[in-house]
Amino acid sequence: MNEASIQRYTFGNPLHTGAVVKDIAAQSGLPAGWKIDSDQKTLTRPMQKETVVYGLGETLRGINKRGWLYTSYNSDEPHHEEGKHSLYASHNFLIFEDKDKCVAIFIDHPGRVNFDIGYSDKDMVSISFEDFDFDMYLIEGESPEKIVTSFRKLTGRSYIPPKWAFGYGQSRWGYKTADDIRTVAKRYKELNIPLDMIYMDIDYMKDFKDFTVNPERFPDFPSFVKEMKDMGIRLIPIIDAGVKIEEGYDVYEEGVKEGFFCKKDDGTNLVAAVWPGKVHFPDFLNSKAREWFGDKYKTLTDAGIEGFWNDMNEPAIFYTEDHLKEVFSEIKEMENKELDIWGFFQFRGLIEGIANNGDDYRRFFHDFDGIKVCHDKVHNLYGFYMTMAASQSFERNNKDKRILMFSRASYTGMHRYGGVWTGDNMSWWSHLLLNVKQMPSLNMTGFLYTGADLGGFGCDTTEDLVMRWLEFGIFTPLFRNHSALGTREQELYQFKDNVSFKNIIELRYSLIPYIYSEFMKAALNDGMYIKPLSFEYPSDKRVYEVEDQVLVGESIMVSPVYEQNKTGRYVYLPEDMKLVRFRSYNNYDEEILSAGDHYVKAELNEVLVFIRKGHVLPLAKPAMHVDEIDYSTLSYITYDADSSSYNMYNDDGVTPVNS
Ligand code: MIG
Repeated sequence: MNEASIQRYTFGNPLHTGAVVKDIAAQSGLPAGWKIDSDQKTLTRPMQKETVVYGLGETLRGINKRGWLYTSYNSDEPHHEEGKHSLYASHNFLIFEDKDKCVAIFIDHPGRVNFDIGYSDKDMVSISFEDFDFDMYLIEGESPEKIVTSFRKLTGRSYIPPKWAFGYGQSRWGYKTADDIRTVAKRYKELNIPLDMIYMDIDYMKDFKDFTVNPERFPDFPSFVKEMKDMGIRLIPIIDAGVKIEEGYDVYEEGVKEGFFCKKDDGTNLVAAVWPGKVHFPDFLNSKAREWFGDKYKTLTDAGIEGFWNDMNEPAIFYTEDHLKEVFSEIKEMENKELDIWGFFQFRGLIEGIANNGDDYRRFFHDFDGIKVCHDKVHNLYGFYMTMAASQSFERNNKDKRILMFSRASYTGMHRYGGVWTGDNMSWWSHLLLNVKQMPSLNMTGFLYTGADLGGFGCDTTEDLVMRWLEFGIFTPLFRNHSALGTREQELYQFKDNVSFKNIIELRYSLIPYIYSEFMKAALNDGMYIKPLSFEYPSDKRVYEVEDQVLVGESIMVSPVYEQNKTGRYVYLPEDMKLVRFRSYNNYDEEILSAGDHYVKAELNEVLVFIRKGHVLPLAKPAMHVDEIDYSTLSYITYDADSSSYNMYNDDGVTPVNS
């Protein structure tokens, strides 16, 4: 069996989510190997002792998903802790690698889905639903990687960003004025640290209104965009899902007039609150609303903007007007009663349960192109359709160039329209390791342009954490340092050892010909850019337990140091490899290490790269910006290979690549 086979089974009356691009006729009968219980609304399948379960894209815990309960229900969850079940994304794709075969499933269902993967019963996977209406795709193949490719043929080719989006980006919530941003650009330049992007968080807007720019803090925005671009820096503004309710604000007024906002059962627009204060949520599931909202991005692309990040699109809700009223009236009732301790907890729970309250998702409806559907039933599509709105407008309005686009919330299928970042992590060493484990899983589900907030978003970071995190981040396509308002500042010039930081960022720029080439090959061939070791070395049972080393492209394995105060780490080599210990792009030592376990030294400023046998790592001279990288002076580090054997993909990095 060479081509993996895909079968579709339909249960109940599923909505068309747009996840899949290939039309496969639904099979009669039941999927082999699965037990279907429509009364309990569950699908179950036994797992062998040896079964490894991959998938679920952006979630918590390990690359092998066994032993936990994961819930697909997009959540504004800033605490990415082991005990949580959901993050911002729903990628209902699981691969089971049994002793003797590989099979995968994709559950196409836009509402809540629970994946109990050996949590209740260690030898069983059980998938449960609130509504038993879904398409189940069963994919069989020779190997997990072949299955991934079939899955991507089913769900469509991954989004391709412009090449400059592989450069380094500095971000922070709290750059309030054009001068704040000029300072960032200037200080990077003074230190000669490469920089391609500065991100603009919600602070740039006027009163947090989408598609506005605060005219006092950013006078003459188009010329500021140009000033930055002349320095080689692109500004990347954020767009939030909620639209401020304010008379005279065009987006609000047009949305009301056209009926483009999400409505309550009584037909009035839902009133929620997020950063702008009270907002309405655009009904991204309505194609007309999508076209309308998408075209609003033009106000910024007309000013010279070439990239965006979509935020708060789970959607995050601080409160809804209706729920808040209910809470106040319950509290008023409580006020006159003697509270016992349980009453007190109940009182406190009322307050704590205001933000992102699940019941709020049952208060509003979509016009899903003619079908009135409660938000709760299609919750996981919201961020996907917001990003589709933007991306399709770029195809209409910016035909001749690629636009950078990534989102916080996502669902399978959104990978055709944009990338994702992994949301509000913390400046914790454990979240550096989580970043390592999330990357291969995201790649399996087609999200290739992805990365974490390097250095950590919440909490105060430390110089060594930023350094170690960047040492992994130089291999992730989205390479952005971002942090939250009120936390310790973490631009690289805030720290003492800016020489080492410069060396690390320069190494990224040296690697860009390789990174871009490998990324593009993965995108164009429906493959993966970052892979678990077990995808390449399936006959080595040891690698199935190695989750802190990953393969990046065809030539290298990386093994970041992810603990504080360590000057090295244990590394497992599935075959002989060439260790390259980089202190900078042109200062490194090389050593052949034999297959097996090694303790490998890596001082704080050192990056470990392992070149696979028969492979080549091309390196460019670093440049200050991606566009300036010189491909005519590449050097190569090889291990038992001829440098000419490397198949380099390159293009102008801007022209959209036709499917
Ligand atoms: O409620 O725009 O994940 O990256 O800096 C927080 C402010 C809203 C959440 C995003 C984060 C961003 C922040 N946003």
